[in-house]
Amino acid sequence: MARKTAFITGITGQDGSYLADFLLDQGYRVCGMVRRSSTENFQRIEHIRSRIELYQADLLDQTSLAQVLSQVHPDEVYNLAAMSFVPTSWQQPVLTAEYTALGVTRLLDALRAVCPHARFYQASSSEMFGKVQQTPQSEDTPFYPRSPYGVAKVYGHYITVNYRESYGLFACSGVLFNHESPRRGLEFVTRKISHGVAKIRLGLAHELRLGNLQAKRDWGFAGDYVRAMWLMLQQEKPDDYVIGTGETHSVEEYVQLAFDHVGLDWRKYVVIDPQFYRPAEVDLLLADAGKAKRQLGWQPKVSFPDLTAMMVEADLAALGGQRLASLAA
Ligand code: NAP
Ligand code: G4F
Repeated sequence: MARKTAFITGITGQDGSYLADFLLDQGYRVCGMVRRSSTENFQRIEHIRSRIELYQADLLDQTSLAQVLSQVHPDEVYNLAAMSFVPTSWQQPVLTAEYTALGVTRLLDALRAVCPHARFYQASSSEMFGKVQQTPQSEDTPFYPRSPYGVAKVYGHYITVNYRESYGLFACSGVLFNHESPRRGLEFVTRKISHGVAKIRLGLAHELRLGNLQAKRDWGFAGDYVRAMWLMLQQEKPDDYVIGTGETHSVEEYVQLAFDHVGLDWRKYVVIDPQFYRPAEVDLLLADAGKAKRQLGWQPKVSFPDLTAMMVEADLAALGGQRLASLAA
């Protein structure tokens, strides 16, 4: 069979880099979209740089999207690019909508014109459930977004459904709950904590400033979640799926596990700082991923404690520290 071509927007991000790793392992030709910058931002894909093709385009520029699709001729398009940090969406609501909402329409329209048979994945989010209307949240749970980011993602979700129903595109939307890894951006809470804990353990910091410790999330490992994205595009029919672990934990639980991992008492180091509170909070997310399990055969492999340990260990190593074993010895 001919080698398939995948095109990934957001390939320089956490998910894009794991998806590129996964698709290379599956034998794909992997092409990624990057936006022009005065300095390259390719740390997460450095290890596969020679095995992938990168093309400059931007979600804000319709012409650039059509051009890149006609150069690449993809079989599968994964739209992972977005302004993905929730607090920034209150500071830049219009730009968030341009990237995270209208960017989806621009890409779908370019795909429809240039490669209508390519399969399309949209990175939707559990943030769309926001002020949750039922628990756990499934494909049937109504949306109630609580941030400009969540509102933009609802638009991206429904335009994907609409292009599928209007034009018969093979377009899927994955409603992914929070997923983390050592490649997570430093401002997201799990990575902020794992990095902060490692710094404190190594004597490089003496406190960690955080916001709402009572918020609960369904956290999984990003490497598991990119497999779900791919599985959605391998089905006979396009559909939408919720992806999560079915467990919820508070930020405080993650803090405790991370500090326990290095043998420290978190209460001595964590400072609550109101600047990290949000204008409107998402209090509780918990996935019912039963449909994905039944129809895709998908299940997460990495547990919450293992994810926490993986992230703390990676930050200890990256910061030049010794492994926990030798620290404890
Ligand atoms: P991430 O690490 O923040 O990566 C975002 C990517 O989007 C980066 O490659 C970024 O490029 C790119 N990008 C942003 N604006 C762009 C533009 N105008 N044109 C082209 N590229 C642009 O996010 P992630 O965690 O990998 O998440 C991937 C996707 O899944 C996002 O759409 C996110 O909203 C969604 N999602 C994430 C989670 C999660 O828990 N991680 C859960 C549900 C949904 P630069 O490197 O140039 O900044
Ligand atoms: O790690 P977070 O910033 O992730 P959030 O807001 O849940 O969004 C992530 O998951 C979404 C899926 O549901 C994605 F769509 C989105 O792109 C992103 O990947 O915050 C998690 C929780 C929040 O309740 C926040 O209030 O942690 C709480 N928190 C407490 N202290 C903090 C902090 N969050 C951050 N970023 N920094 C803190 O100091």
